[in-house]
Amino acid sequence: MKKLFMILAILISVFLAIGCAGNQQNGGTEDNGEDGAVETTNVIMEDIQFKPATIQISVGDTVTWTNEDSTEHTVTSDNFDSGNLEQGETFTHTFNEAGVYDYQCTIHPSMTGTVIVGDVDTGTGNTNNDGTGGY
Ligand SMILES: [Cu+2]
Repeated sequence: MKKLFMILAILISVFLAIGCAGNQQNGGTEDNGEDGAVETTNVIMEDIQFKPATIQISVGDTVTWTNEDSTEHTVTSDNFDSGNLEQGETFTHTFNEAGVYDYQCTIHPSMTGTVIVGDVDTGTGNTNNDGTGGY
């Protein structure tokens, strides 16, 4: 019986090792996505945060922000300003020039977001889609 337990223990160890390696690979892929921007044109305001905080869009795309908090927020940058948005209200802005647009809520200065428009080299590895032409 002891030998059987030993064999089981070894088998379990091997499976755990394989499982960990697999998780690390998957985690790495997901990390790359989290480090970069999320491809979407919809941002919500929730829990005093912009979600997702960093988005990637194409030139000419229109981004829609929706306030899902019970408190008022703004979407404010040098290029656009929503004014106060109450719960359920939305703000849209069309980005016709490539670039990186940082914005914030003037009511909550720690509430910040970024819109990356077009193929901009932000130095964070967002250009790793070379050759795919996915955009
Ligand atoms: Cu706010």
